[in-house]
Amino acid sequence: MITLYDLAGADPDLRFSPYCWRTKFALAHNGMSVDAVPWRFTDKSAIAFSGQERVPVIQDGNTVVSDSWAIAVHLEASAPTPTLFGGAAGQAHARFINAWADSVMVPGIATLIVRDLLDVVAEKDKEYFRSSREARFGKTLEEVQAGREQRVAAFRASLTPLRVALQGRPWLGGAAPSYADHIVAGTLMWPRCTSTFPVIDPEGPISDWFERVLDLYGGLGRSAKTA
Ligand SMILES: N[C@@H](CCC(=O)N[C@@H](CS)C(=O)NCC(=O)O)C(=O)O
Repeated sequence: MITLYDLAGADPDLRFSPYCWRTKFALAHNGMSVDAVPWRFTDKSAIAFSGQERVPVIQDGNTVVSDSWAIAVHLEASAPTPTLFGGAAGQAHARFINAWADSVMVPGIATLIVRDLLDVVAEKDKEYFRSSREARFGKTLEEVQAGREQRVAAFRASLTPLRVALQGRPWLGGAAPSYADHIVAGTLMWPRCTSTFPVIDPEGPISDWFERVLDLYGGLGRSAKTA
């Protein structure tokens, strides 16, 4: 049994971190049972044993791993079948997808939903969430999110590589889902769980693929609590 420290909202069942979702899909892919412990932004002391302040963190026996990419690499080494990456080249390509998701998808989605996030975070996290994010953006959460109806088209256009890659193909991993799928899908679970604002096109290759992902692993994504 692997223990996962998993970001939760005021509702302990609302689990919305894009990075924790990558890890949960990866663990489900390997059929691993997981104890997903709810964690809040200000619960820094609960994960102090990991030597850093962010989730996901896993405890796998005596091994502690933080950072979703490092966790995927750990899982691939400790439970190689079924493979998450499909070999060294697949791992290198997934590394690119990870960098793309972190540098294009996450910042793009943040500007569309960051004020909605404030409504779901735990009461004790609200002040920390607002002040840390406002310091990062240099403006209020309301100002960051303003105008999203007009800006969403540009975000959707930034997903063109994903749309083209999925055109006529079932998975980023090829014939079967791989960690590349988990990275992108985990990132999209974040707005799905926290906001009613539609960040992706309602139709087309990306939404068709995301619907397939939601059904994977016994409907893990589809059954997840939403705000
Ligand atoms: N590169 C890390 C990023 C992890 C991360 O930023 N996690 C967020 C939750 S989505 C966090 O723990 N933030 C703590 C904070 O903002 O204080 C990964 O891939 O796991």
